[in-house]
Amino acid sequence: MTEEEKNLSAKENYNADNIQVLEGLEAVRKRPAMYIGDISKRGLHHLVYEVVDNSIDEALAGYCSEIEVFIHTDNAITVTDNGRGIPTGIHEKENKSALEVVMTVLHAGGKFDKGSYKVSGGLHGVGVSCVNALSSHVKVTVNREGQTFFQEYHFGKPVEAVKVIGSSTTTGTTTWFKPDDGIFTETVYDFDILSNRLRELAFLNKGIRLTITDERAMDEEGNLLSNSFFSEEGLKDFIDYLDATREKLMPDAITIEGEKSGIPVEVAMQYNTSFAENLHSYVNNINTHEGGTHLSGFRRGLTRTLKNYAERSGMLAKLKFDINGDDFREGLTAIISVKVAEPQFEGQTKTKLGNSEVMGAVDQMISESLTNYLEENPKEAKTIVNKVILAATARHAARKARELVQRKNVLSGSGLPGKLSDCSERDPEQCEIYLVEGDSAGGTAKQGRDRRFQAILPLRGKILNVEKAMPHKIFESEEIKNIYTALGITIGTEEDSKALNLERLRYHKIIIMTDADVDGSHIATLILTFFFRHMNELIEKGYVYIATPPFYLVKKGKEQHYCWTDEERDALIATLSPNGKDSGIHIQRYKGLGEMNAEQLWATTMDPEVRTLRQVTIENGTEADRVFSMLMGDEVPPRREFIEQNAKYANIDT
Ligand code: 0RA
Repeated sequence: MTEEEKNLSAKENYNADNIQVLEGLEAVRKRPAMYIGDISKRGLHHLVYEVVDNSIDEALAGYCSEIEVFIHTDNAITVTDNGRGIPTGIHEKENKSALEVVMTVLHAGGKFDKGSYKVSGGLHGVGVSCVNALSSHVKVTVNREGQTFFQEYHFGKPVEAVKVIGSSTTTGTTTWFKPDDGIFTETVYDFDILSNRLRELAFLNKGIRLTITDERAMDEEGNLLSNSFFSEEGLKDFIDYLDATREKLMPDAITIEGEKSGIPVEVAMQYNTSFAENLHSYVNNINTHEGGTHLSGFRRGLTRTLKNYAERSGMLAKLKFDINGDDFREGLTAIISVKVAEPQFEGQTKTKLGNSEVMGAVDQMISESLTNYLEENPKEAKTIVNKVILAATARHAARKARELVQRKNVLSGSGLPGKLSDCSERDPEQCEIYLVEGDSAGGTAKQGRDRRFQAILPLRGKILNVEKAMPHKIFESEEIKNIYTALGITIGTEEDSKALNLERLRYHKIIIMTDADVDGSHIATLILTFFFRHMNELIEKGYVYIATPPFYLVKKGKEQHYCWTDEERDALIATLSPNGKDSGIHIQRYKGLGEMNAEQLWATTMDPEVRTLRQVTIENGTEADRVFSMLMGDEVPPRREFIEQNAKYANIDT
């Protein structure tokens, strides 16, 4: 065969044949969670990602530049792209249109052959047929070869064969779907969640325009709510976005892009004046929260390269203590994105890359490129080494402070903080601790609680802003030390300071209770920032909650009701005075916990039978990181804007 013939034959294969028949869609409808994770909010949004990922694949193949998402008024979704269009020719084995096979056969997605591996793909890589299986109604329109093809499906089954419904001068695929409300427990799409994912995809795949329009909502000017994302410089732009409110140390982020052992690797990194390490890693556009071999390769390459350079530069000559791996990552924001043909995902949430060959590839890539960068940019190199020296010095100071704390704890008997009102139960699973703003509210909570299983730890005023403080300050802050000791978490040794020792954790519900005002929400944010940066595992395990005290007490005669929203209050007033003229109604607006007595606090906010606890979850660590650095950073305007937009606070579970 000539080269041209080979290409032709490969193309033919690619078009319609090589799709394997694996499983029917019934399996998906029977056990949806197995395929898309869950059937609540997350799974619902996953459907959109699955469809968008197919268009992203088409863009990565070089044939698509625009992807648009619409949320319709009935929470149906349209995803449209300007790619080549899903092939519509007859698939020989199945004897039906390839389009129908893609839509109705599990795993048939983009795996037309091995040569064209699917680089993006949802977390579970299940393909668009799953979306079809879990939708009450789907319509796909394909423009290609001058024609418009169409097929629709009910509950995954084609209504009729693929048909031509017109002619076309463009190419592309449009998928409209309505999630099956008999399957999903949540059916309302969240514009912000979808926007965040599209923004992330735009940064991870430069040059693609991703647009989302929400037909359910208008902005102030009467236009439909819409966001459009496009990144010219990819990960570099991503870093600038994440670090918008941090003070950067180099004028431009360092970028590394190339391929090693057949693995495409892309990295961008920038140092800033903070002390936090912000590494975000992706495999095939999926955020690997738990890291894995690509991240290890990055760490190794970074440490070795910077260490070599620092030693050769002579700048370490006067340093009286050694430098360790952490020191190279303090104040570092970095994004590592790799594409792996057959990724193995491991870990609790299946977001840890296991492929061992990736480690060396990333390590080598970093070593080579970063060595070059340092040679070519001596000024920036010096800045980095100075930052590393600062980190090592601070770590040294932190160790001294920590040792002091540990010695004191050993001396003081039980080691529990004096301000803690502990519960009598000892089984951590049964136990709760309320972190309460202020001594006076703490006192009320102490009177109101069920002392059998509820402990109270009052915190005085604003706790340390860990986003801005030097690391060793943590061990000097009385409030933070109290949190550590009350929870039973030892402040780790240096090596394992990032991994918490949770065996001795004394409570499995850690509840933040602050006033329902701006100050209170700021304090809750400070506490959450601390948990996010230093006790992330507690959040991951689902142990951290926010209490929701009521906003109003509405009284009429002997009757009294609590209300949590203005709507609830108005509805209640309407039922209490049907004629609208009843003057016997008294409304009390609670500004702080202090305005409630112990019984009221118990009855509204602490009694497990009636209270509402908001569990703190971090689905999108990258966005959470940006939000925390913004909320707790120096710049006031973005913080004000965020707090105004999220006035009732706490939308960190994006
Ligand atoms: C495989 C082959 C070809 C197109 C696609 C996949 C494709 C799939 C999707 C899913 C959403 N949008 C898409 N766009 C394209 C075309 C092969 C050819 O035309 O030669």
